[in-house]
Amino acid sequence: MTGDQMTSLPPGQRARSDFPRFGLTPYAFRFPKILDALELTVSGDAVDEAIITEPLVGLSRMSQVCDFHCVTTWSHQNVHWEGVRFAEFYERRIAPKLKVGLSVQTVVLRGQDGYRTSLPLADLLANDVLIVERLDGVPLSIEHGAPLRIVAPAHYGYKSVKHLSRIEFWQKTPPLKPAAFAFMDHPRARVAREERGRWLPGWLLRLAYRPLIRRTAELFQKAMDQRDNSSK
Ligand SMILES: Nc1nc2c(c(=O)[nH]1)N[C@H]1C(S)=C(S)[C@@H](COP(=O)(O)O)O[C@H]1N2
Ligand SMILES: [Mo]
Repeated sequence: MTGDQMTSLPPGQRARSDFPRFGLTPYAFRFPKILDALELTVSGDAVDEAIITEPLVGLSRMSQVCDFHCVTTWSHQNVHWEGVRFAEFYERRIAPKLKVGLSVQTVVLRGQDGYRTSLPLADLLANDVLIVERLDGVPLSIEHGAPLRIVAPAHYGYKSVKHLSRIEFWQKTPPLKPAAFAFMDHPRARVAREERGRWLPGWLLRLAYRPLIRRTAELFQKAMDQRDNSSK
């Protein structure tokens, strides 16, 4: 067995050697507008709305190598990310702002492209969840989420929001219109439990999603090429 084959993948996943720009097809042609300024807006019922400029400054830089698992069944192994732990960002930048007596249950993550999803706060506080600004030793490219993205390796890729612009902290159930059909956005989407979507079993979604990979990756590449050409 080669080293690659020995690295086992979670149920239903297959290794892919390249790391494609990927997502829900409506987002292929949407790009972040702000690439230079690092800032995040925070809101939700548990904090007053505020803009945090330079949100990672003063926090401990982490370097992490982990596998990236897309719900459509491709996995790209050994991705090298650099950023700060979401947990430290929360403790240092958010906890002091929390409204007295409120406990955050759910966090909504939004990207500059309009993409959004949510995770329980408890999942985001795991040690391996980062707010990332560098990939493979260089600043994030547009393909992979510039200028800031979430990386939550234990969850399917659709929880790792790119072009992160707003984080909402909610005590009550957040008003959130899913970016895709509701069945596609599992509230936790843990890879190890194959929580690919709500209601439908993981094995069924594997079969439904797998045939879409090639065309989706091509569409995301084509959109990126068009953007590059039009900005020349
Ligand atoms: N802002 C934003 N974040 C997103 C998406 C998106 O379309 N827009 N797609 C998600 C999905 S389904 C996947 S698999 C990963 C893909 O990340 P990559 O393009 O760096 O491979 O981003 C996730 N985060
Ligand atoms: Mo995905």
